[in-house]
Amino acid sequence: MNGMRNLEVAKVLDDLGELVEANGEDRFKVIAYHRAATSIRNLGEDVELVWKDKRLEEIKYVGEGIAKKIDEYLGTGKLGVLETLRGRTPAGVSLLMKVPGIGPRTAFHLAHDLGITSVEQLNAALGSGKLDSEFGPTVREGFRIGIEKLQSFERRLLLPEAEGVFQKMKSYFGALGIEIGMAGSLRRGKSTVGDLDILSTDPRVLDATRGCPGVAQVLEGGPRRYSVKLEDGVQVDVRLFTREEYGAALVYFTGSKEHNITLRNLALGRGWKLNEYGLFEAGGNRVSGETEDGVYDKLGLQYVPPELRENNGEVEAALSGKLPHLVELDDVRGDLQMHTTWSDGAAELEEMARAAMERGYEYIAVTDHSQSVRVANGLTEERFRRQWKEIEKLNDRLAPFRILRGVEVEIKNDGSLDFDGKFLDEFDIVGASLHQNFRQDPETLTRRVLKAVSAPSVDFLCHPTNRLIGRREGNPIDLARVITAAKESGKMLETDGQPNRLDLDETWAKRAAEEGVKIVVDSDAHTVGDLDNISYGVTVARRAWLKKQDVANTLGLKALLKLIG
Ligand code: DGT
Ligand code: CA
Ligand code: CA
Ligand code: ZN
Repeated sequence: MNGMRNLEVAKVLDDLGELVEANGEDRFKVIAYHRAATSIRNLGEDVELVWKDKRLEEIKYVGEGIAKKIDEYLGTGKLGVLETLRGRTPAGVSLLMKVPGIGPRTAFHLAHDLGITSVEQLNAALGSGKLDSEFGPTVREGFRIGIEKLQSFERRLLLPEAEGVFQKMKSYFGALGIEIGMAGSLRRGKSTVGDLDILSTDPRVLDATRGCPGVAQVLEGGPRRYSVKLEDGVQVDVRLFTREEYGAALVYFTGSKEHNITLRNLALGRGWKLNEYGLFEAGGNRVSGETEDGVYDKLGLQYVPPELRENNGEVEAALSGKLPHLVELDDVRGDLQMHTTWSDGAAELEEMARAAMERGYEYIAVTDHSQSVRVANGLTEERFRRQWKEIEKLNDRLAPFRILRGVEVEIKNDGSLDFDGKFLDEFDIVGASLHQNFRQDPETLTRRVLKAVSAPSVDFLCHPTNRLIGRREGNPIDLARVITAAKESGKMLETDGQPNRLDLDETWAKRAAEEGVKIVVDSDAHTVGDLDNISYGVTVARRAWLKKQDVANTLGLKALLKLIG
């Protein structure tokens, strides 16, 4: 069971992360503290006992530095650096930095010089004109947009969180013999989900919803609909339909709204009416409604996979029978980004390899961080050479499974790479990443990335924008130029499957693939469990209209080696 002090220690680390960020220090440290905090919050044992056993460093994401801090805190009840940082950071700085677009320096200025210490105060100051003499109109508009984004971020769930809620409800209803179906943005696989939409044909579903564990508040109740708020603030809409309506209801509530409108207009064009109850002739005669398939079929469309229902050309394509056959999770033959205990991963190389074999993969690339990423325990050339010996031995034992020698090499400030080309060429596969110093102007950042993408040793660009959903916007690089550069130099771009990255997103992955650039869909796993992240990557790929042949790691080992050769 989780110990009494786990939450307390996690909070200390989270606070530290926020203050370090507020002081404009290394973003990697910030991530490292928050990660360790999450890990301790979810730890299956009491952190105090672990501490007494001197096993702190065995905790996932707790390295030597963080272990020392936990040791100090549990030993003395205080953490020196935290106190120091608190002393020199004006109140409100970390709150203001949650606003996308507001960095440490601006937050400091707002709080220290202008006495603005919360997002609400910032909003009020914008409204009253108090900031007009201090910031130009563009900057003030930027603040406004940032505040709006923050507010919408805060209301939305990441995919695995939404899936978790859905699965819990499904098993609760399942135990009562009630079948439910998923609709809404979760079914479409959107990277963030506002609320959950659930459908059923079982009349008991409404009463059962009221009794569902975790329900904090009933927002709306009626004969065919129940809306509740769960304790963690998530809203769930449950709707009841008859069997003959169910398919039409599924179409309607899966959305998107824009997709629905296009379908409805199509129906109107044929003199029919389409709504959540069915497809009807002018006289009211039901043409279809029991199944989704039937509805699309009667409208003269191919079945449209939920991930494509964004009114992005899918209806036209389905009308002319030209929907792509989308890539599927089963098409994936290997995973091309993951980390091990050699850098900041929590599992040993062999554990990762065996877990990948169990998933039926033919290969993985182990892509630990390069030397300059010290907080992630990046590897020097010498340590990589030692890792390669381990890889060689494992490859002998595990053949025909194959571990590729990979690296996530850091893109330095000037766009050069953390290792020279000669050494990089000794890897099987090289992914380049920009994690540091991304507060340069857009043109400088773009050139930095272009230079890295075009470097002969590089095979693919990792998480191209470096966004963290809900925490920070992606780097403002010119992705159109990056795609062109990738195309010209025969490089690939990544869709990183970590649910808070999903970077490239569907819009840009689609554009890249249309230009003929191959996409690597990978997990960026730091634990064995994280290998499952690949499914979120595949969801984005499907939302990007990608076919199997657009995704590099659907290739078998031989073909892949030829591609990256
Ligand atoms: P979310 O919850 O913000 O992540 O996004 P959705 O897509 O789940 O949206 P939600 O929960 O407001 O509604 C679920 C679906 O119901 C939506 O995807 C399409 C359908 N829908 C909702 N409102 C309308 C509407 O005014 N017109 C039409 N045609 N469909 C609607
Ligand atoms: Ca929804
Ligand atoms: Ca809803
Ligand atoms: Zn990375």
